[in-house]
Amino acid sequence: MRRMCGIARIGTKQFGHGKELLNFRSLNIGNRRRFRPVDMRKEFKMRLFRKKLAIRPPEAPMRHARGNFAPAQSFRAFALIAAAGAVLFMTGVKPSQANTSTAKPAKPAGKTDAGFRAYLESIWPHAQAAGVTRATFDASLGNVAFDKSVIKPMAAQAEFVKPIWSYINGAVTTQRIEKGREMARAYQSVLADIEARYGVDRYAVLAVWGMETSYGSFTGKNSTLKALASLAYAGNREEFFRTELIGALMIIQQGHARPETLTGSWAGAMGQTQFMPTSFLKYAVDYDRDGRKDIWSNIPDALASTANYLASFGWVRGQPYGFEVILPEGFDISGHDPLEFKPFSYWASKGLRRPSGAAMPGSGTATIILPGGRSGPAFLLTQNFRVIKEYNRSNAYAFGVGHLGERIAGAGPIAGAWPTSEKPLSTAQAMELQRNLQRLGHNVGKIDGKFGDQVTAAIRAYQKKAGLVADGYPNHMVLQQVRNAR
Ligand SMILES: [Ca+2]
Repeated sequence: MRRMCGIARIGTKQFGHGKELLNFRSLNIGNRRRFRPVDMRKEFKMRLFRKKLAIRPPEAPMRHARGNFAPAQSFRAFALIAAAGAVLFMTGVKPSQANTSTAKPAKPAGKTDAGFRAYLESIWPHAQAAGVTRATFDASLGNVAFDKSVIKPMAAQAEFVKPIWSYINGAVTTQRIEKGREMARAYQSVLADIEARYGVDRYAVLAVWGMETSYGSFTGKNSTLKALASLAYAGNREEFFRTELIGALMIIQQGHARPETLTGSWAGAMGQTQFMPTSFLKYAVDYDRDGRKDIWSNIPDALASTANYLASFGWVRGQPYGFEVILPEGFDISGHDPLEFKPFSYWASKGLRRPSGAAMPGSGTATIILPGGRSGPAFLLTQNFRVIKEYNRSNAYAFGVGHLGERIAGAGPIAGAWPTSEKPLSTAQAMELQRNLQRLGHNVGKIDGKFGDQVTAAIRAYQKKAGLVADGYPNHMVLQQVRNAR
């Protein structure tokens, strides 16, 4: 049940966006690829810096397929992960992760067009076993060319962990909030129906759509077949991409798309809300009942598919993802085990209140999380926060969706002040923190300078044992503390 939350910078591309020409950085977040705006000045400086040091960037790991974590599987596991979220909120270029990947650098040398054709033929038995006919197989892959560009040298990881507030500020922009409200009006009746049918908050569905493709603005124009076939052949996760490729063939076999209309990101995520083919096969919905599950150009189909996805992973009807809370003076976070979900009434009785003054929900449970440490804003998070993470395992992403959704619905910005003046840990410092925690007997997984759920839990355990505020937040203070700890 370990998950990877790899986010890798893969390069910089330019995409036309209306009249603007924006620079976007492609990222692997989860098993999908997405884009985020790039600060070109920083980018240029980084490139110069790397060139100067002649750094050969390591290939970043890609994430595992989702789906090994059924919602009913383990409440405990869910609680653990949610609690570990207490910090992890590191994101962006260097995400949280419990990454056990042993990604090796791709070796483009030796990968040839002839080898590609032979590889495709070699997967025919797998496709046939899945129910793909030879006719579909040939029509889909007969003319697919090997795209060598999928084997790009991966860029170096950023030197510093990007803090959660940077991610949220970048993801929940005024433009995205306003466009979300526009979409909420435009698809009001469809969203109301989907909400009633699947029990998933319409604003969460809209927010996923907004986060994934900016409401369909960036769905990706790559041929999914070409991308997946090339990655399966030449990438370092053959089985993963082969499975997705066969999923893509099944989608064509079932008549939902044609080879030429099966498009999406370079890594195979498709359509309005960026489903991977295997997710499509499990969760996509033909909302308008025209016989096709069309997540590419039929927005009601795409929105219903997203709601169905979230519902399938246990979305609790009527519950928010969570919300920000203001802690009472002297509130001792250490006294509250973040692994434990407690009723909202309990939190209210402890003096927690909402910045808006709104009452706590009458029912439901939540954990308390301090994603920026004790000095940052505090949140109560419900199971639905965990469900959003089934879309993308990054805590920051889940906060992005949750917060974007509530903003579309009319909530105000996050009231608490993030510790923005705090300098984030460098990779070397993050590794030092891990090594020290390990020395003290905590399980931190691989020493990789990445803050996964495990590291967060280890920091919390250390803090608790040392009688410190157990917020699990990996900053310079905690590094200093573990250095000196015996
Ligand atoms: Ca349809």
